[in-house]
Amino acid sequence: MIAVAERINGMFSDVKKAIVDRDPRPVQELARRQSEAGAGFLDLNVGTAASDPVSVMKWLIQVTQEVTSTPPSIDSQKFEVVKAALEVVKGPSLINSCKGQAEELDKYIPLAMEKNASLVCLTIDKQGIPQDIDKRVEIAANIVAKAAEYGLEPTRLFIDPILFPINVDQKQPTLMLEVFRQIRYISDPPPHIIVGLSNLSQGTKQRPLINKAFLSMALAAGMDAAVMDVLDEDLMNTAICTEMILNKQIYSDSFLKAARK
Ligand code: THG
Repeated sequence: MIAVAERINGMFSDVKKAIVDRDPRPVQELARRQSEAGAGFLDLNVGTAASDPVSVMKWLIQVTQEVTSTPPSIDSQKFEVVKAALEVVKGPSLINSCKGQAEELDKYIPLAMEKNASLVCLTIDKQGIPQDIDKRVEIAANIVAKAAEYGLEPTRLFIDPILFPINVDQKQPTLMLEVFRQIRYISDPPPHIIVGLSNLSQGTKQRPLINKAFLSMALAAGMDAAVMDVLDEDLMNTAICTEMILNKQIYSDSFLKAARK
């Protein structure tokens, strides 16, 4: 699976402080550790406190690029932040994220194409965030069709059907598993399917356990990427072990070690 490392986010107090002080060290330490732990991308989110999100995002990209070649995931809802950030990105990247309505896709898909970036699209349209299976899959199909129109390959497209906290609506995770299954049939090859895994357990007392249980089920249903806590070694091992059970990694007595190479 593709693990997008969640920890460089201004929502965490240590990162927030580093941003305010413009102290690169805590951010670079997280970039190194998360890359080492197997991150495919480093999610970079300036949080809500930053008064100048454009300059903070550019700074996060620059300081992380100094210590790792793991590509950034530019996590911002603001088009001008994403656009400015891409100016300082040296290699590939992930744009996280774009809403699923046509006007948004018409801005973000050409930008992703031009900048050689991959793109996360949320199943949100003008009516908001759907809570049911059919509407989510319908928006996903519209996104895949738009991407095809522009020539953005499905392998560079990530659909995020939006995972809610378990304590908000306990029916959602089961619905999500069905959404994953159906999105896999939209195109061949299918787009990637991603969620913010830690969303699920927000406000609960069993966060790591809830995240692990769902990760395993979600991978079996076709989800193949997540914004997640890659520093949770058991969580990463759960992903590897699940893929081994799904016959996507060869079994050997040292399969955990082999998968990390
Ligand atoms: N989809 C996509 N991108 C996303 C999300 C998503 N990016 C942001 C978020 N959701 C995923 N990242 C996180 C990061 C942290 C937490 C949850 C999701 C988290 N933070 C602690 C909390 O809120 O309790 C903060 C703890 C602290 O302050 O120390 O859980 O859905 N595409």
